[in-house]
Amino acid sequence: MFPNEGMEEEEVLNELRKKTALDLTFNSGKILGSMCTYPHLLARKVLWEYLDRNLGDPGLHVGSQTVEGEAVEMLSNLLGLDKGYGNIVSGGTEANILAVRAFRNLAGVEEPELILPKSAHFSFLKAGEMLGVKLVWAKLRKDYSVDVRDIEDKITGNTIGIVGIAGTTGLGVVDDIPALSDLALDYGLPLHVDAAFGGFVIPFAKALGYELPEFDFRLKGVKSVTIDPHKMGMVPIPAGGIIFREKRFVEAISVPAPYLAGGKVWQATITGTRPGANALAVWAMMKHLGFSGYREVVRRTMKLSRWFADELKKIPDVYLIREPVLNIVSFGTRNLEKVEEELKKRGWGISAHRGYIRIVMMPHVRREHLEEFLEDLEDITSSRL
Ligand code: 0PR
Repeated sequence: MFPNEGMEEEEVLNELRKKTALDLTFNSGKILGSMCTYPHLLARKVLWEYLDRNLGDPGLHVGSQTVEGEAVEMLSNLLGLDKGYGNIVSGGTEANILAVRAFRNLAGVEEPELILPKSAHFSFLKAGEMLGVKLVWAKLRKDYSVDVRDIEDKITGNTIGIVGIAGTTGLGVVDDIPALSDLALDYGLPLHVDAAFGGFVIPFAKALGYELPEFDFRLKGVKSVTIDPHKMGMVPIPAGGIIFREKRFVEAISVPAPYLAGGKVWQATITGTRPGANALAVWAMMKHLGFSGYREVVRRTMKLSRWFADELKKIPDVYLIREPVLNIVSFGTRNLEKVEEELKKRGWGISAHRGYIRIVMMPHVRREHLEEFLEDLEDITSSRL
């Protein structure tokens, strides 16, 4: 009910505290299945200071717009491009929708089709439905990466583009993006890489010596990349990133907003009014941590993933779905649903996919949390369910 009279601030806050007491918090150590994390303190400070900035009206907040541009430039550089075009958006969903929208608008075919791996995130279901694009699903190989030959078989005159994934949602698998890039070039199709998760992992993991394929603009067929600062970038929600190789992709999705403070401006995002503070926080985190800072975060989370995977193998009845590629470890077990239910009863914030449980080694996850989890898992799987 809409309150007639207002409440005291302290009372309001207390009521909120009570209502959110059931929420799991990242610093409790119980959240093991999320791709988000406790935001870095600097990012929190930036949000507090710039909460009023609106990138939907950049004429008012000219400085913030410049900062967003610099954040896009830094992300482009990280992804192997001197100058990229795009925006800090609300997340991977918006970024993926924008890429599909650009491909569709540029293709100009009547019955547009997008070819994407079976492992693609459900955000593409939204994109397909909203944009009237038919989704053509490509098979996965035994190692859960997309079958490039199956993609080739599915190309038709209606194909508007191809999607590859660098860090799948369920298993953290990186598709053979170099082969997809070659294929895209051969057929004159644009390739979109969904690196919502992997974008803030793979460049650093490669620098640490992990063997991973190229996945970004260093490959000529790659025309757009989704990279989310609100996942491994440690920026508060909402902060996604969409980067295009060429300006024409952004132009293809821009609409005029003629009456704003900056005169006639063009908007290429889905949201109109949108948080400047989060874009500033993306900028601030990259400036603050730098490549070496993120590399150290990735070093720790990758090491922890390998240790955790080895520990899982020691538990009878528990098996890895595949060796971890990034900092995601997924496992199966007998009576999975019951095990999942029991783990949740014991307070674990896990995410159960089709046939396995996914643990994401985010920066807030510590070895002691995992040791506790392993004990619970062993206890549950050894009891007769
Ligand atoms: N692309 C990939 C590869 C993703 O994994 C995700 C989200 C997206 C796109 C969409 O990103 P947004 O959710 O930012 O729009 N992957 C996570 C998942 O589905 C999202 C998530 C995050 C779920 C935190 C739970 C959670 O606690 O698992």
